[in-house]
Formats: sequence, C-alpha cells, structure tokens
Amino acid sequence: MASTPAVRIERIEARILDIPTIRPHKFSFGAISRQSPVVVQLWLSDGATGFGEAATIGGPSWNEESPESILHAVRSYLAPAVTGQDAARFEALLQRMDAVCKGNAFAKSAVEMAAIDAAARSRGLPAWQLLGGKLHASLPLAWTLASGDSTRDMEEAERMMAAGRHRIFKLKIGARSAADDVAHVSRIARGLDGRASLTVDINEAWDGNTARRWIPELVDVGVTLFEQPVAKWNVEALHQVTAAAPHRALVMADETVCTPQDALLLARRNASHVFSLKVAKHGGLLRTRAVAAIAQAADIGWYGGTMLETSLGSAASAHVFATLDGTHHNCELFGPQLLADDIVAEPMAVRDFALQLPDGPGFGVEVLPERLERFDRTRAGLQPVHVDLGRGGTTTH
Ligand code: MUC
Ligand code: MG
Repeated sequence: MASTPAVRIERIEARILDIPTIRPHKFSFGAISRQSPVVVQLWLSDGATGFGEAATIGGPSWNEESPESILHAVRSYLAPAVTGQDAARFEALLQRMDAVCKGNAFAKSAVEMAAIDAAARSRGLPAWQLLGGKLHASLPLAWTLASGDSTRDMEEAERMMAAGRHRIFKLKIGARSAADDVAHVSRIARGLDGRASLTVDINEAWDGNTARRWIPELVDVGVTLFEQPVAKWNVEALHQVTAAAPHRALVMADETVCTPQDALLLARRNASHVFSLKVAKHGGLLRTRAVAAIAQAADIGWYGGTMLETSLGSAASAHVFATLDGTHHNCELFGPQLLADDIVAEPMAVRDFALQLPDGPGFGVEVLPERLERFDRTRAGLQPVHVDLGRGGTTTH
C-alpha cells in the first residue's frame, strides 16, 4: 500500500499581541487590564497554514512562563527543532521539542497547536477528527465574575443570564481577607438565589487551615466547586482540604496539575475531586488528553479551563475538550468575551448557555492577518504587562 507523502513544516513565525480586556479582571495576586497572547503561525510544504496560541496571565504571575519567554523559546529553540519535520507526526514533534527544551509547556503548546491546525487544514478536516473524534458538540459555559465589586458582579451576572449566555459563575477571591471574601460571595449568592451554580477560584491564596475554616461557610451559601485553594506545591494541604470538604463541595486542582506526572501524584494522593484542564499548562492538546485519561482512570472529574485566550486558543481547547470522556464539570472558554477585540472572523457561537464547537477545517475559526498586525506588540510599541498589585498587594487571612 502506498503511504501518504509527508507534509513538512517549512516555516514558523511567532509574535506577541496586546489586547485590552473589557474591564479589569482581578485575581488573588493582582489585576489585569490587558492580555498578551503569543500567536504562532506555521506554514506547510503543501501550502496549508495553521495557527496556535499560548496566553499567560499578568506576565509570569500565574506561573513561570511569560509572553516574552514563550516568544523566545519558540523562536530560538522550538521552531528550529521542528522545521523540516512531518507536521502530522505530533508525538514526534513533542519529542523533538522536549529534547531541545525542558519545561516551557506553554511555548510547546502553541507550536503543537499550530501543527495540528495546519495538518487538519491540509486534509480538510476539523481538528477533533485527529484527536480521537468528538463526544460533545457543545459544553455548558461558565463566566468569571472578577470586577472586585459585589454590585458590579451581580449586575454582570444578571445580564449574562438574561442573554442566555451563562448560568455558571466563577468568583475570583483571595485578594482580601477570607472573611471579606466570604461576605462578598454571600452577597452575590443571595442575589442569585439558586438560579446559577457557583465556583470560587482562590488561585493559591489560602493555607490549609484557612481553607478548612472557610470552605464550609461558602458551601452554606451555595458554592459547590472550590478551585486551587492552596499553593501549587502544597499537595498535602490540598489532600486534607479535599478529605475535609462537606459532601456537597468539590475541590478542583488547577495550578497544581500541569504534567501527567502531576496528575498521577494527585490521583495517588486523593488530593482533588476535579482537574481543571488547560492546553497551555499541560504542554499541548495531546498532553491534555493524557492528563484527562489519568483523571478518568482515577475517578476524578474534569473541567474545561482557560488562560483567557482569544477565539483561536479557545477553539483549539474546545476541540480537545470535545473529545474527552469521563465526568465533566462544564467549561470556561469565555476569553473571547472578556477581551475587547478578537483575531478571528467569526467567534464560536454561545447558545442556550453553552459553547458550540466550531466544525470547519482545523480549529474551525479563521484568523484575520489584519488583526494580527493591528495588535502586534512590536507595531504598537508596548512594554511587557505587569499585574496591578493595587494598594498593599498582600493578602491577610
Ligand atoms: C485561572 O486560574 O483559572 C480562568 C478564568 C479566569 O477568570 O482566570 C483564569 C485563570
Ligand atoms: Mg484557576
């Protein structure tokens, strides 16, 4: 049988974009008013092209990588390692990237994403067909309330529900004292009065004792999912918080679960009920599937997480999430709605409170070169973004 000739990667380019958010987005560690995704474009020998994206939050505030480090890793190490290679041998591309560069998962994910998009487009297929086939055509879509102001958050939630867009809300807490945060969440929960599901994301701000002290109070006001209450490294505290959680509460690992090895450690230690899956932190779409497989085998649920990507990275995430079996706890691919502008012709549809999987070739979204030019950091002459620490900038419990 004649084998299909390899389609090779001819050229890779990467750039940082700077796109404002529609309002400041507040985390336990500071606020952002701008996102700086790195967009990778990859050209194949048959003329097909593909795009990938990796977004961090507040430079290297969320974890070690920043837009600048991603750009450097892609240009100096990853692009040279995969140029000339068969674009559709995704595992071989990952091996080559691993051989020249330790870690740097976000950077690798952007290159792998572009290769998958290009390989799918050169075959005229949606990416999910190269990733195992889709099990979901849509996923319930959460929105994050993170303006820092209870009244504004309430109004935002009401607007989202009235528009049929979201009825799952994640509240970002951890920047204030735990007592103030619980008061803030309680005000919103009372206002919503059981019409929406509530998650809180503490982004590592608490220690184990603080988490065990306050989670039951948040459960009493109606919060059901607790994301990354303790530091990334503190698997033992995460285990204890999970073991002590009231039965109505689920504890979700985010920053702690990056590699498949992290996933295995957490599973062995019974350290969380749910994993937040994110393509960037796992190092690509294939490794997202590897982490999801460990979750499923260990009876751990999954949640479709975001790093606040544009419609490009969000669509790529939607394609891999659509292929995953196991118990899912919705997704939060709302980055395109939080950004004041986008880089694609037609964003993914949101209908009946759910994100609809785009079915065209590749990731099913068309990147507009003119938008890449418009937001390109070198054209705009912008500097790296720092997270806004506000006054004080430290947390007290
Ligand atoms: C995170 O830590 O989950 C996801 C949604 C959001 O508002 O922030 C991100 C990062
Ligand atoms: Mg999180």
